[in-house]
Amino acid sequence: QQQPQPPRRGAFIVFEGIDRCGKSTQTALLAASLPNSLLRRFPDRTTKTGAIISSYLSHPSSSSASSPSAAATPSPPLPDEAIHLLFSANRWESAASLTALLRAGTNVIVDRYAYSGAAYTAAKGGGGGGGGVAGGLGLEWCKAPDRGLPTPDLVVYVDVAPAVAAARAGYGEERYERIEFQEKVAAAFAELRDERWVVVDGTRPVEEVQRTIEKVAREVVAKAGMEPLREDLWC
Ligand code: DGP
Ligand code: NA
Ligand code: NA
Repeated sequence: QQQPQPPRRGAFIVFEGIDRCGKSTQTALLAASLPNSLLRRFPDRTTKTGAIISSYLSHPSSSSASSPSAAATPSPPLPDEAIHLLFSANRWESAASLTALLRAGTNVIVDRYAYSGAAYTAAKGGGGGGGGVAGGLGLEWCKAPDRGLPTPDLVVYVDVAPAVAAARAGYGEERYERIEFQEKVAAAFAELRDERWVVVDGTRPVEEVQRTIEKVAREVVAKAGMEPLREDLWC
Protein backbone atom coordinates (compact mmCIF):
# COMPACT_ATOMS: atom_id res chain seq x y z
CA GLN A 1 0.00 0.00 0.00
CA GLN A 2 1.32 3.41 -1.00
CA GLN A 3 2.03 6.14 1.52
CA PRO A 4 0.31 9.43 0.70
CA GLN A 5 2.75 11.79 -1.01
CA PRO A 6 3.68 15.01 0.80
CA PRO A 7 2.24 18.04 -1.02
CA ARG A 8 4.31 19.63 -3.74
CA ARG A 9 5.81 22.78 -2.35
CA GLY A 10 4.47 26.11 -3.50
CA ALA A 11 6.34 28.72 -5.51
CA PHE A 12 7.70 31.85 -3.87
CA ILE A 13 7.06 34.84 -6.14
CA VAL A 14 8.33 38.31 -5.26
CA PHE A 15 7.32 41.59 -6.90
CA GLU A 16 9.68 44.54 -6.88
CA GLY A 17 9.84 48.01 -8.37
CA ILE A 18 9.97 51.69 -7.52
CA ASP A 19 7.03 53.46 -5.88
CA ARG A 20 3.83 53.63 -8.00
CA CYS A 21 5.16 51.16 -10.58
CA GLY A 22 1.88 49.22 -10.44
CA LYS A 23 3.09 46.31 -8.30
CA SER A 24 0.17 46.35 -5.92
CA THR A 25 -2.35 46.07 -8.77
CA GLN A 26 -0.35 43.28 -10.40
CA THR A 27 0.21 41.27 -7.20
CA ALA A 28 -3.55 41.35 -6.53
CA LEU A 29 -4.35 40.26 -10.09
CA LEU A 30 -1.86 37.40 -9.94
CA ALA A 31 -3.14 36.23 -6.56
CA ALA A 32 -6.66 36.19 -7.99
CA SER A 33 -5.67 34.20 -11.07
CA LEU A 34 -3.11 31.74 -9.69
CA PRO A 35 -4.69 28.71 -7.99
CA ASN A 36 -3.78 27.96 -4.40
CA SER A 37 -2.01 31.26 -3.85
CA LEU A 38 -1.82 33.83 -1.11
CA LEU A 39 -0.68 37.46 -1.12
CA ARG A 40 1.51 39.10 1.53
CA ARG A 41 3.25 42.45 1.53
CA PHE A 42 6.35 43.98 3.08
CA PRO A 43 6.60 46.01 5.12
CA ASP A 44 3.87 44.19 7.04
CA ARG A 45 2.45 47.22 8.86
CA THR A 46 0.33 45.09 11.23
CA THR A 47 3.19 43.97 13.51
CA LYS A 48 5.03 46.02 16.16
CA THR A 49 8.01 46.67 13.88
CA GLY A 50 5.50 47.42 11.12
CA ALA A 51 3.85 50.13 13.22
CA ILE A 52 7.20 51.91 13.71
CA ILE A 53 7.97 51.56 9.99
CA SER A 54 4.55 52.88 9.01
CA SER A 55 4.97 55.93 11.22
CA TYR A 56 8.46 56.51 9.79
CA LEU A 57 7.15 56.33 6.21
CA SER A 58 4.26 58.67 6.82
CA HIS A 59 6.54 61.52 7.89
CA PRO A 60 8.18 63.50 5.11
CA SER A 61 11.36 64.02 7.16
CA SER A 62 12.69 63.23 10.60
CA SER A 63 11.35 66.46 12.07
CA SER A 64 8.20 64.92 13.54
CA ALA A 65 9.60 65.16 17.06
CA SER A 66 9.44 68.95 16.89
CA SER A 67 5.74 69.10 16.04
CA PRO A 68 3.60 70.92 18.66
CA SER A 69 1.75 67.71 19.51
CA ALA A 70 4.93 65.77 20.25
CA ALA A 71 5.33 64.33 23.72
CA ALA A 72 7.32 66.27 26.31
CA THR A 73 10.23 63.89 25.79
CA PRO A 74 10.23 63.29 22.03
CA SER A 75 12.12 60.27 20.77
CA PRO A 76 15.06 61.12 18.51
CA PRO A 77 14.65 60.45 14.78
CA LEU A 78 15.57 56.96 13.66
CA PRO A 79 19.01 56.79 12.00
CA ASP A 80 19.09 55.24 8.50
CA GLU A 81 20.89 52.18 9.87
CA ALA A 82 18.24 51.59 12.55
CA ILE A 83 15.23 51.82 10.23
CA HIS A 84 17.06 49.56 7.77
CA LEU A 85 17.37 46.87 10.43
CA LEU A 86 13.70 47.26 11.39
CA PHE A 87 12.60 46.67 7.78
CA SER A 88 14.76 43.53 7.77
CA ALA A 89 13.40 42.40 11.14
CA ASN A 90 9.89 42.87 9.74
CA ARG A 91 10.71 40.30 7.03
CA TRP A 92 12.38 37.90 9.48
CA GLU A 93 9.24 38.00 11.64
CA SER A 94 7.36 36.40 8.73
CA ALA A 95 10.07 34.06 7.43
CA ALA A 96 8.98 30.95 9.30
CA SER A 97 5.32 31.36 8.35
CA LEU A 98 6.21 31.95 4.68
CA THR A 99 8.33 28.80 4.70
CA ALA A 100 5.54 26.79 6.33
CA LEU A 101 3.02 27.96 3.73
CA LEU A 102 5.38 27.09 0.87
CA ARG A 103 6.11 23.64 2.28
CA ALA A 104 2.38 23.04 2.65
CA GLY A 105 1.98 23.68 -1.08
CA THR A 106 0.72 27.27 -1.13
CA ASN A 107 2.09 29.63 -3.77
CA VAL A 108 3.19 32.73 -1.88
CA ILE A 109 3.18 36.08 -3.68
CA VAL A 110 4.81 39.02 -1.92
CA ASP A 111 4.63 42.71 -2.70
CA ARG A 112 8.26 43.84 -1.96
CA TYR A 113 10.99 41.87 -0.24
CA ALA A 114 14.68 42.10 0.63
CA TYR A 115 15.52 43.68 -2.75
CA SER A 116 13.51 46.74 -1.72
CA GLY A 117 15.29 46.54 1.61
CA ALA A 118 18.72 46.80 0.02
CA ALA A 119 17.78 49.17 -2.82
CA TYR A 120 15.98 51.83 -0.76
CA THR A 121 18.69 52.10 1.87
CA ALA A 122 21.55 51.93 -0.65
CA ALA A 123 19.87 54.83 -2.46
CA LYS A 124 20.38 56.90 0.69
CA GLY A 125 24.05 55.96 0.69
CA GLY A 126 24.73 57.86 -2.50
CA GLY A 127 23.59 55.82 -5.44
CA GLY A 128 23.25 52.42 -6.97
CA GLY A 129 25.84 50.83 -4.76
CA GLY A 130 28.29 50.50 -7.62
CA GLY A 131 30.93 52.48 -5.78
CA GLY A 132 32.21 49.42 -3.97
CA VAL A 133 31.44 50.90 -0.57
CA ALA A 134 31.65 48.10 1.97
CA GLY A 135 30.52 49.98 5.06
CA GLY A 136 28.11 52.81 5.70
CA LEU A 137 25.04 52.38 3.53
CA GLY A 138 26.83 50.54 0.71
CA LEU A 139 24.94 47.81 -1.10
CA GLU A 140 26.79 44.92 0.59
CA TRP A 141 26.14 46.39 4.01
CA CYS A 142 22.49 46.83 3.05
CA LYS A 143 22.12 43.22 1.91
CA ALA A 144 23.71 41.68 5.00
CA PRO A 145 20.77 41.56 7.46
CA ASP A 146 18.52 39.75 4.94
CA ARG A 147 21.06 37.03 4.14
CA GLY A 148 19.55 33.60 4.75
CA LEU A 149 15.90 34.54 4.22
CA PRO A 150 13.80 32.22 2.01
CA THR A 151 14.98 32.62 -1.59
CA PRO A 152 12.34 33.52 -4.20
CA ASP A 153 11.77 31.27 -7.20
CA LEU A 154 10.88 34.34 -9.25
CA VAL A 155 11.34 38.07 -8.89
CA VAL A 156 8.98 40.07 -11.09
CA TYR A 157 10.42 43.55 -11.56
CA VAL A 158 7.75 45.97 -12.74
CA ASP A 159 9.75 48.49 -14.73
CA VAL A 160 8.51 52.08 -14.92
CA ALA A 161 10.67 55.20 -15.29
CA PRO A 162 10.64 57.39 -12.17
CA ALA A 163 9.20 60.34 -14.10
CA VAL A 164 6.30 58.18 -15.33
CA ALA A 165 5.60 56.82 -11.84
CA ALA A 166 5.68 60.36 -10.44
CA ALA A 167 2.81 61.37 -12.73
CA ARG A 168 0.54 58.68 -11.24
CA ALA A 169 -2.19 59.44 -8.70
CA GLY A 170 -1.24 59.91 -5.09
CA TYR A 171 2.49 60.37 -5.73
CA GLY A 172 4.46 62.15 -3.04
CA GLU A 173 2.33 61.06 -0.12
CA GLU A 174 5.06 58.99 1.50
CA ARG A 175 8.60 59.70 2.55
CA TYR A 176 10.53 58.19 -0.36
CA GLU A 177 8.35 59.48 -3.21
CA ARG A 178 10.71 61.99 -4.83
CA ILE A 179 11.97 61.54 -8.39
CA GLU A 180 15.70 62.02 -7.68
CA PHE A 181 15.55 59.47 -4.88
CA GLN A 182 13.58 56.97 -7.00
CA GLU A 183 16.25 57.23 -9.74
CA LYS A 184 18.80 56.05 -7.19
CA VAL A 185 16.47 53.24 -6.03
CA ALA A 186 16.09 52.07 -9.65
CA ALA A 187 19.89 52.08 -10.09
CA ALA A 188 20.30 50.01 -6.93
CA PHE A 189 17.63 47.52 -8.09
CA ALA A 190 19.61 47.11 -11.33
CA GLU A 191 22.65 46.05 -9.28
CA LEU A 192 20.60 43.38 -7.52
CA ARG A 193 19.21 41.74 -10.65
CA ASP A 194 20.02 38.04 -11.03
CA GLU A 195 18.95 35.00 -13.09
CA ARG A 196 15.65 34.66 -11.24
CA TRP A 197 14.45 38.10 -12.28
CA VAL A 198 11.95 38.81 -15.01
CA VAL A 199 11.59 42.46 -15.98
CA VAL A 200 8.16 43.47 -17.25
CA ASP A 201 7.28 46.78 -18.88
CA GLY A 202 4.97 48.47 -16.39
CA THR A 203 3.90 51.11 -18.90
CA ARG A 204 1.93 48.56 -20.98
CA PRO A 205 -1.84 48.22 -20.37
CA VAL A 206 -2.71 46.53 -17.08
CA GLU A 207 -4.27 43.41 -18.72
CA GLU A 208 -1.26 42.93 -20.97
CA VAL A 209 1.18 43.19 -18.05
CA GLN A 210 -1.03 40.75 -16.14
CA ARG A 211 -1.00 38.16 -18.95
CA THR A 212 2.79 38.38 -19.28
CA ILE A 213 3.28 37.89 -15.54
CA GLU A 214 0.73 35.09 -15.25
CA LYS A 215 2.44 33.09 -18.00
CA VAL A 216 5.84 33.31 -16.32
CA ALA A 217 4.35 32.61 -12.89
CA ARG A 218 2.60 29.46 -14.10
CA GLU A 219 5.88 28.14 -15.54
CA VAL A 220 7.64 28.83 -12.24
CA VAL A 221 4.86 27.14 -10.24
CA ALA A 222 5.13 24.04 -12.45
CA LYS A 223 8.88 23.83 -11.83
CA ALA A 224 8.96 24.80 -8.15
CA GLY A 225 7.83 21.37 -6.97
CA MET A 226 10.96 19.82 -8.50
CA GLU A 227 13.46 21.95 -6.59
CA PRO A 228 13.91 22.09 -2.82
CA LEU A 229 12.90 25.30 -1.09
CA ARG A 230 16.00 27.40 -0.48
CA GLU A 231 16.57 29.49 2.61
CA ASP A 232 19.84 31.01 1.49
CA LEU A 233 19.12 34.43 0.05
CA TRP A 234 22.43 36.14 -0.87
CA CYS A 235 24.50 33.37 0.76
P1 DGP B 1 4.80 50.17 -0.16
O1 DGP B 1 3.86 49.86 0.98
O2 DGP B 1 5.08 49.00 -1.05
O3 DGP B 1 4.44 51.42 -0.92
O4 DGP B 1 6.22 50.48 0.55
C1 DGP B 1 6.34 51.57 1.38
C2 DGP B 1 7.62 52.33 1.14
O5 DGP B 1 8.69 51.71 1.85
C3 DGP B 1 8.07 52.39 -0.32
O6 DGP B 1 8.59 53.69 -0.56
C4 DGP B 1 9.18 51.37 -0.38
C5 DGP B 1 9.78 51.42 0.98
N1 DGP B 1 10.36 50.16 1.42
C6 DGP B 1 9.83 48.91 1.33
N2 DGP B 1 10.63 48.02 1.92
C7 DGP B 1 11.69 48.71 2.38
C8 DGP B 1 12.87 48.33 3.09
O7 DGP B 1 13.08 47.16 3.43
N3 DGP B 1 13.75 49.33 3.41
C9 DGP B 1 13.52 50.63 3.09
N4 DGP B 1 14.43 51.54 3.46
N5 DGP B 1 12.42 51.02 2.41
C10 DGP B 1 11.53 50.07 2.07
NA1 NA C 1 4.67 53.65 -1.70
NA1 NA D 1 2.64 49.67 -3.34
